[in-house]
Amino acid sequence: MNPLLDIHPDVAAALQGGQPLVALESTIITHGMPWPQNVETALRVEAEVRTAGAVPATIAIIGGRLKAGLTPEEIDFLGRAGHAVPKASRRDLPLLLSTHALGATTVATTMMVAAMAGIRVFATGGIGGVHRGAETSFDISADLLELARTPVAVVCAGAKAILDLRATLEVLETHGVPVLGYGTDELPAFYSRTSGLKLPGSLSSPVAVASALRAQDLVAPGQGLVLANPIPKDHEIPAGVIGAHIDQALAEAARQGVAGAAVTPFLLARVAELTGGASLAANIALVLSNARLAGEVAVAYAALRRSGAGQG
Ligand code: PSU
Ligand code: MN
Repeated sequence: MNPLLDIHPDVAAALQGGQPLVALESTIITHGMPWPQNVETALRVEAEVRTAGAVPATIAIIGGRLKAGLTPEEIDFLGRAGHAVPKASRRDLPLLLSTHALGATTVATTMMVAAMAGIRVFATGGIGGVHRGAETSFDISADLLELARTPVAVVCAGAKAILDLRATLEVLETHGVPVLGYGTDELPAFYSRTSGLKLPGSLSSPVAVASALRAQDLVAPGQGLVLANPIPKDHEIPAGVIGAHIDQALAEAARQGVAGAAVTPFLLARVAELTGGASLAANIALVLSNARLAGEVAVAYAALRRSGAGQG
C-alpha cells in the first residue's frame, strides 16, 4: 500500500470484499462546473454509482495526502474552493504532496490513484486530448499518456470539441489505447452524440465491456481504455450550435495568451458562460449517465473476476 494514500473505510471494505468500485475525479468539481451545481452533481454521481451496485471513490489530494474516497464534507469544501484548488496532473504530484497542499485530480492523476488503490473503472465527463494548434503549441493532455500506462478504464462522453478530436484519436492509437464506443461506432463529441470519426469497435452491454477489460488484463495488463458513451439523446446540443461558442472561446484564449494547464479550465468556463444553462445541464446529464454505466461495468467486471471467467 502506498504510504501517501488514504483509503476511505467504505472503499477499503469494498476492496477487501472484491466488491465493484468506481473512481471519480475532482477537477470536474473544482474546475469543470460552477458552485453549487458542482457539489450537487458530485454527490448525485456518487449516488448513481451506488444505485448501479458499486461503491464510489472520489479522488483528490487533501493536506498532501492522496485520498481514495471523500466524505460529503470534503466534496463540499472542494466545490466551494473551486479554482483556488490547484489542478493536479501527473507532473504536479511531487510538489503538491511534499508541500502538504490541496489538489484536484485530473483524469491522469485520478487514474494513477485508482490504480494504486486497485480500482479498475473510472467515470467522468470528458477526457483531455490534443488541443487544436498542437502542431505549434505541443499542447497534448497528460491524460492521453496516462491512458497508455495505467490500467484504468475511463467511462466518458468522448472529448469536447474544444480539442482536435481526430488528432486525439491518433495519439491514443499510437499508444495502443483501446477506444470503444458504447452503442455507437463513432467517437462521441461530449455535447453531441457524433463526431463523424469512426471507432474500431463498439460494445453494447456492461458484460461485453467487462469481458474486454478481462481480456486487456491478460494481453496488455498495464494499459488503460476509453469507453465512450454518447450523451443521452434528450440533452444533446447539436455540433452546429455549440461550434460557434467553442470558436469564440478559442479565439479569446488565443488573444489573452492563455497557455499550459490554464487552457482547458479557461475553455470549459467560457463555453459554459457563452451557452448559458444549456451546456451545464448537458454536462450534468452526461456525467450522471457515465456514472451509471461505469457502475454497471464495475459490477459485471467484479462478477467475471470472481468467477475467474471473462476471456473469449
Ligand atoms: N474536459 C471536460 N471537463 C473537464 C476536464 C476536461 O470536458 O473537467 C478536465 C479533466 O480533469 C481532464 C482535464 O483530465 O480537464 C484535462 O486538462 P489538461 O487539458 O490540462 O490536461
Ligand atoms: Mn495542456
